[in-house]
Amino acid sequence: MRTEQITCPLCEATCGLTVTLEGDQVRSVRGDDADVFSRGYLCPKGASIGALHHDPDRLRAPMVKRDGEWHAVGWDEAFAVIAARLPPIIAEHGKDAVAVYAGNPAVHNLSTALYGRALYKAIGTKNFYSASSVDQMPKQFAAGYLFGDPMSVPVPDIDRTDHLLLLGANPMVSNGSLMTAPDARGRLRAIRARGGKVVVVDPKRSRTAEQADEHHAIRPGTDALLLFALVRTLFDEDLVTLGRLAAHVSGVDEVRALAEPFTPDAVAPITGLAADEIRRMARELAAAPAAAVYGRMGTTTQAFGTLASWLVEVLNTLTGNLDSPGGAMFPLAAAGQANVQPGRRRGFTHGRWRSRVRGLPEVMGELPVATLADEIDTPGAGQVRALITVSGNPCLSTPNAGRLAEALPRLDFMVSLDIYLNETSRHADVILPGPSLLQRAHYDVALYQFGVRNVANWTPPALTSTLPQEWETLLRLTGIIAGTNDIAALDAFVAAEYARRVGVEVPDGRTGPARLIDILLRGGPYDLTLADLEAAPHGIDLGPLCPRVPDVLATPSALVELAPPAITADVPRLAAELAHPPNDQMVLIGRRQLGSNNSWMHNIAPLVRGQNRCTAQLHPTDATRLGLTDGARAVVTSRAGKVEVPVEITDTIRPGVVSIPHGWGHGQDGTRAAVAAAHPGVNSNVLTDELLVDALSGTAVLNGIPVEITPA
Ligand SMILES: Nc1nc2c(c(=O)[nH]1)N[C@H]1C(S)=C(S)[C@@H](COP(=O)(O)OP(=O)(O)OC[C@H]3O[C@@H](n4cnc5c(=O)[nH]c(N)nc54)[C@H](O)[C@@H]3O)O[C@H]1N2
Ligand SMILES: Nc1nc2c(c(=O)[nH]1)N[C@H]1C(S)=C(S)[C@@H](COP(=O)(O)OP(=O)(O)OC[C@H]3O[C@@H](n4cnc5c(=O)[nH]c(N)nc54)[C@H](O)[C@@H]3O)O[C@H]1N2
Ligand code: SF4
Ligand SMILES: [Mo]
Repeated sequence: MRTEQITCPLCEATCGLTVTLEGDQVRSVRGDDADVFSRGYLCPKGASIGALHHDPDRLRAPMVKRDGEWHAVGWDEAFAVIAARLPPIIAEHGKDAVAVYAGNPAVHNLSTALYGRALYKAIGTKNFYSASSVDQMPKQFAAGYLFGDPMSVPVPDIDRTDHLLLLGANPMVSNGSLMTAPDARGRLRAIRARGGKVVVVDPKRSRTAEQADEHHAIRPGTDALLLFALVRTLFDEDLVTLGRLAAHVSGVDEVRALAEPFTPDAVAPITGLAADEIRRMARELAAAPAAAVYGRMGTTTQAFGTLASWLVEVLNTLTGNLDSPGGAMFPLAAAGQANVQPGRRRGFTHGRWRSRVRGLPEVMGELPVATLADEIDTPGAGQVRALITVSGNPCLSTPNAGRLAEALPRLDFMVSLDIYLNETSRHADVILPGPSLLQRAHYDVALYQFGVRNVANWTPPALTSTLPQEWETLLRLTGIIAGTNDIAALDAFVAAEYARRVGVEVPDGRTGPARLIDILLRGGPYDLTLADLEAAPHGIDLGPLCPRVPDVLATPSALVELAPPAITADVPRLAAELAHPPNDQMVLIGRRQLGSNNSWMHNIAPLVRGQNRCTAQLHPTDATRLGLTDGARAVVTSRAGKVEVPVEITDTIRPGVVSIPHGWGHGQDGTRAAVAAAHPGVNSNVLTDELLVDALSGTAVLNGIPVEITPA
C-alpha cells in the first residue's frame, strides 16, 4: 500500500486528496488534511476518483468507426485514418471547414490546457467553439472592457468579507466557479460565524440560499434590472464611495446617467423583488465594512448576461470594494497569469470576426457554440465539414442539442478526444482517449487564476499509463496538420514559445507539461520553480489576495473604464424591458447536483444513487394549476424541442419557474456507458433554444427559456 497526494481536477475547487493505492488498484480517496488550501475537504465526486479510474466503460484504446461499427485499434492506425481524411478537407475547403469544440474538462487538464492551443493555431480556423459560450464568457467580456484583460475577473474575497451578495450561484453544490475556493460551504458558513451576512438572489431556494441570511426569489433573467436599481439607489442616497480607487476609475457619471430609468419602483414588478427591499439591499451593501457582489451561471447564461456581469463589477467599484480586502479582488497566480505585466495598454476588443451564418461576434478568439449547428447545416464557402471535439459533450451540454445531434452525422469527418463513447463521441469517426486523471500530472494552471487565495500545488502522476498523454496526442494531431511527426521538436517549439512569452530561458531536463509549468513558474511573480513544488506535496500557500490596482489594469486609459461603450450599447435593450410587464409564461432554469459533473460522471454508480435525479421541479401552485402531482410525468415543450420528465413538487422553486438539471439524457443508441444508460434522465438542452443568446457576447441563454408544461 502506498499513498499519493493529488489535486482533484474535477471541478474548480482544486481540493487536495490523498489516494491510497495497492499496486494499480485504488483502495481509498480521502481529503488531504495537510493541503494548504482545502484542509481535508472533499466532495462525493472527489471520493469517486477510484471508481472513475476503474470504470470498465472508460476507453482504453483508440476507436475507429468503419461501416458504422467501432473497432479498437492501435495509435498508428488511428492517426493514419486522421492523416488520410482531415488534411484533404482543409486543402479542398479551407481552414474554416474544420471546427473545434473544447469542453469543460479541457480546462482542468494540463495537457489540453497547455497544448490545445498548438493544435488550434495549426488548424487556424475561425470556427473555434468552447464551453465558455455556455458558461462564463459574459464575465470575461465585462472584465475585458472594464479592466483591459478578460482574465482579470475579480473574485470575492470570501474569507475576509463581511457581506456577500451572491446572484445565480450555488457554491454549496457547485463548490464555486470563477471563485476557486475549496470547501466553499465551510467558507460561506464562516462569514456568518464571524458576524457577516450572506444574501442570495436566485429563483430557487438553493442549498446556498437555505444557509444564507436572506434569499430573494428573483424572476429569471431579470438580474441586470435588479443590479441597476441597486446602482441607482447608491447614487440616489449618496452612498457611492470609490475609496482607494478614486483616482483609477472613469465613467462614474455615465453610469449614473445610465441608471436613471432603473428605479427600484420601476424594476420591482419585473424582478419580483419589492422596491423597499432593493433599497435596503443597496444600503446594507454600502454600509458593510467589506462587501463583495458575485454573480455566476444564473447571471451569465441569460438574455442580459454581459450587462449583469458588468453591473456586478460596477457595484463592487461604486461601494469601494473593488481590489480591497474582503471585497472583489484580483488573484495573482504563480504560473500563467495573463495580467502580470504592468504597463500593458492594449485593452480588449471583440468581434474581430463574425460567424458566417448568424453574424455573431468572436469573443476571445471563439464563436458562440449556439451557432455551431448553423455552420454545419448551411451550405456555402466556409461551411463546417469536419469537427474535432476535445473533452466536450455538446450533444448534451449546448442549446438545442437535438438539432446539433442531427447535424453531426452530416459532417464529412469527426474526431473526438474523449474518454467515453457517449452522446457526442458516438458521432465521431475516430475517438482518441486519454489516460485517467490518476495517470497524468496536474497543476491547476487555469483555476488558480481565480483563487480566493494564491496557492500553487503540483501533482505528479499517481499511476503509470499505457496510453499516450493527451499532450502527445495533441502534438501528433498538430503534426498531421503541420506536416511533421517529430513530436519532440514540436514540444521544444511550444516550450520555447512559452519561455519567450514570460521572458525566461527554457530549463533543461524536462519535457511536456512539467517543462511548461516550470517555465511559467520561473516567469511568474513568486520566484518559484517546479522543484520547489515537488518538494511541497501539500502545496505552497502564497497568502491572501493583495490589492493590484493600478498594475493590473490594461485598458487604454490605464483606468477602470466603468462605462465602456461596447457594453453600455446594450443598455437601451434592457431599458425596453421596463415596458414589458411579466406575463404568466412558465420559464425553464437549470440546476446543478452534488453528484453530477455536467454530463459525464453519471456512469459512476455511487454518484447516481439517491438524490441525484433528473426531475422537473415545480412549485405546488403551478403543479395544481397544471394538473400535475409529485412523481407524475410531464411533457415540457419549448420552441426548440420537447421532453417527458417526472415532476418533483417543491416550494423551494419560485412560482412560474421549472427547473431541470442539465447533463442527462443518456442511454442513446451507440453509446457505451452501462450505469448512465440505467439512469438516463432527459436532456434539458433539447429545450434550450440556440436562437436565444446574450446580445453582446453570444453566450447561450440557458436560464429563462419559455416553456409549456402539460401532463404526459
Ligand atoms: N442547460 C444547461 N446547459 C449547460 C449548463 C447549464 O447550467 N444548463 N452548464 C454549462 C456549463 S457551465 C458547462 S462548463 C458545459 C459543459 O459542457 P461540455 O464541456 O461540453 O461537456 P461535459 O459534460 O463537461 O463533458 C465533458 C466531456 O469530456 C470527457 N472527458 C472527461 N474527462 C476527460 C479527459 O480527461 N480527457 C478527455 N479527452 N475527455 C474527457 C467526457 O467524457 C465528456 O464527453 O455545460 C453547459 N451546459
Ligand atoms: N456538483 C457539481 N458541481 C459543479 C458542476 C456540476 O455539474 N456539478 N459544474 C461545474 C461548472 S462547469 C460550473 S460552470 C459551475 C457553476 O457553478 P454555479 O453557477 O455556482 O452553479 P449553478 O448550480 O449552475 O448555479 C446557478 C444558480 O442560478 C440560479 N438561477 C437560474 N436562473 C437564474 C436567474 O435568472 N437569476 C438568478 N439570480 N439566478 C438564477 C439557479 O437556480 C442556480 O441555483 O459549477 C461547477 N461545479
Ligand atoms: S469539490 Fe471539486 S475539487 Fe473538491 S473533491 Fe469535489 S470535485 Fe474534486
Ligand atoms: Mo462550466
